[in-house]
Amino acid sequence: MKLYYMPGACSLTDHIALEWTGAKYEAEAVARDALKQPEFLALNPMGSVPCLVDGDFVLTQNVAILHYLDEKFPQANLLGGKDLQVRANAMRWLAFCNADLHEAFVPIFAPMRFIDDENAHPALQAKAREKILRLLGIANNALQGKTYFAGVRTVADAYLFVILRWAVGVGIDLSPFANLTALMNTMMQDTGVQAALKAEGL
Ligand SMILES: N[C@@H](CCC(=O)N[C@@H](CS)C(=O)NCC(=O)O)C(=O)O
Repeated sequence: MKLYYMPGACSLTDHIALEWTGAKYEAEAVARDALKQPEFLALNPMGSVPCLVDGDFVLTQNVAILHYLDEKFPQANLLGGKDLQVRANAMRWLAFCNADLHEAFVPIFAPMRFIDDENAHPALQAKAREKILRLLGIANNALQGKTYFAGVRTVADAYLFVILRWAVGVGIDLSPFANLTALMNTMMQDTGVQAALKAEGL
């Protein structure tokens, strides 16, 4: 198996998941401009990471890749194991991270995808920050009294960790969110997380 990634991008979640499986895999960093070149577009027409190649099988989209790894390596409990409601909660928070929280950062990282006029970017980014803070509050409340979203460690926690790194990177103060800070600390002590960070040069 081979994972294509950009250091620190959402693909770090898949990188951590691969570490948690204990399986043999390769990881290849893709430069941002190479994402839109024909060679990579042949793998992922969206021109984005992550992309997982397993033999002849090519898979993109975080949720699909994480689900595939969970099914392929059931002993790793990437989605919380067999309990229906634990799995449902892991999926719920994975969806929250991928579809809501991750997407809320796009106006901050790439405001030109929304509006060409650079003068409008600060207002757009301020609005995005408001939304991010609201979503971080929701995640923080969900973690009240718990170490992990689903009660056990899952890829939803890894995804949140990756996004919390972005939040810190864009100057969002996490100190009002005690449970998010605790999750970050827990993840930083995880050997799989440490290995993925090191492999990505972070
Ligand atoms: N919905 C996609 C989103 C992937 C995505 O946004 N990847 C970002 C990195 S976090 C990327 O490759 N961006 C480069 C670009 O779009 O040019 C997924 O879940 O895999």
